[in-house]
Amino acid sequence: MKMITVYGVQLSPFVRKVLISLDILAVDYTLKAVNIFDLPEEFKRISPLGKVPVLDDDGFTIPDSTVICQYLNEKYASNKLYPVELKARTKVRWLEEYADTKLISVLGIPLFFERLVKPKFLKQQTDEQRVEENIKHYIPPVLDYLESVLPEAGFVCETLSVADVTIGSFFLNASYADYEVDRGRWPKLASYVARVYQQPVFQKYIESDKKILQLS
Ligand SMILES: N[C@@H](CCC(=O)N[C@@H](CS)C(=O)NCC(=O)O)C(=O)O
Repeated sequence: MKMITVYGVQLSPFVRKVLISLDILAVDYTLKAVNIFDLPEEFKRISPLGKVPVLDDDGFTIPDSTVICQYLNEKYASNKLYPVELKARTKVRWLEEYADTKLISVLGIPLFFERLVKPKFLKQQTDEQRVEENIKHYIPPVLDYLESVLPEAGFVCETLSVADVTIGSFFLNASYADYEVDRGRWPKLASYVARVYQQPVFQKYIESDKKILQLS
């Protein structure tokens, strides 16, 4: 039987973005763990940038979460991940790109990595001063932008798209690092993120993330 394999770790927001997208498309997959702190040489052959995720579709390997999601959307011809209408589709692509570039830069290394990965997986101390400075100076303008573009109700488009999956995935990781969107300052964003988490495709990973975090 032809099989989709995703290489990576579920706690990576880029990997989770792909896993949730596969679930939205109702496509079965196998997740193969990769140690991102010590990438095996053979993995670098299928991941020239040395990053996860990589998707293997019956021997055809694709790196990069965005390239993977576009491939899946086209392969399954569903337009569930990216809507058909040009402006809506472009908006989804832009917010996906904004999240992949900007949210990772403020919610990734200076928050999730510092507060969760360092103490839990690397047995290193968190640089809490770095985290606090990031929360004070670098996160707010990003949240201001999202507050200005995200909808009062529903999702970026009519149904859950890659934009929502990507944004939600980064905020989920931030929540694991004890950072929640301040509802008083960013009310639209806070309810949007909560709405995204309530989706069954997110609930599934929230539940299994919990188990991974308890065990580790
Ligand atoms: N643009 C890539 C970014 C992927 C990425 O940065 N993945 C991180 C894990 S969250 C990684 O593999 N880091 C390992 C490294 O940079 O050495 C994508 O969208 O897939």
